[in-house]
Amino acid sequence: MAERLAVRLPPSLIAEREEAVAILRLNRAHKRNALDDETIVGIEHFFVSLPDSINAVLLVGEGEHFSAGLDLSELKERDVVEGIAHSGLWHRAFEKVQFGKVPVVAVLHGAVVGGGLELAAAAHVRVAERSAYYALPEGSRGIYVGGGGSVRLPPLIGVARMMDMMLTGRTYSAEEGQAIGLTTYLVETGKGFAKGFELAQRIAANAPLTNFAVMHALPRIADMDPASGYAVEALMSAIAQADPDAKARVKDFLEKRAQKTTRK
Ligand code: 1HE
Repeated sequence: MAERLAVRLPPSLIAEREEAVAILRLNRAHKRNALDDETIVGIEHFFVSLPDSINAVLLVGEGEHFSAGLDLSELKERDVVEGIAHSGLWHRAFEKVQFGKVPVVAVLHGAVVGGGLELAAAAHVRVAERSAYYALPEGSRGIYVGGGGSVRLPPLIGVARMMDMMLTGRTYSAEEGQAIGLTTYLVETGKGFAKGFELAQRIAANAPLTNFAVMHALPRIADMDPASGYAVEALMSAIAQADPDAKARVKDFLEKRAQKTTRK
């Protein structure tokens, strides 16, 4: 049974925990989980306040849609300087999602658009329900992505597809999103939470050093020149394997107590 997680959040966010998995719910369904400043600050606060006993996060949206992106009602009065600060607010918050303490699984359904897609891109594993669809309507609203989308989306889907989405307003279905790499799991509508929770529990059971390496070393290595990448990989691999947790897990396998890696 999920229980409330003791962290002060705005009403647009609900935090729960079930064993070592924290569940963060976008809870502004009447505004289609549009992300206002209070929610963005709340997301940052949630990720920096995670207790040490949490080993993975599940991110979900209440209602019919994951998120309609930036709260457009807060946009109208901002000048250039305030706009830069606002984008910085999102960058800081989503940095805490991607490069925080533990891996994040996002469950996507309905509209996953604009800033909602940028938030999803900061997660480590994405599960789509068949109802999900993806768009970057910034072009048609006369604005530009500001929540890190220019950095996080091209490695997932390529610059050309992102340009197309922004210039033409193209929408991708859940099936197309799965095919182009926006998500790595596709499940029936209504089944996303169960799948995401199962994955988060699996991740939570990994050795913490392995999760750290995957979150913090892998994306940095992927951005390095190959020679630097091999050197950092060798160091990370040596550090991980020397951990007593790794030794115990390998011993379990050699003594026939651990699961085999089967096709499933
Ligand atoms: C909103 C927002 C929002 C809904 N900001 N209030 N994002 C967009 O351009 C997407 C805008 N939203 C939509 O296209 C639609 O709302 C949906 C397709 C997602 C859902 O449609 P529907 O028919 O279920 O709901 P609705 O009637 O459009 O919206 C319900 C309410 O939510 C309504 O408010 P109400 O007071 O009239 O009830 C809407 O105004 C409100 N609402 N979406 C504010 N986005 C860091 S930069 C990121 C840049 C971006 O994210 S740009 C993309 C913005």
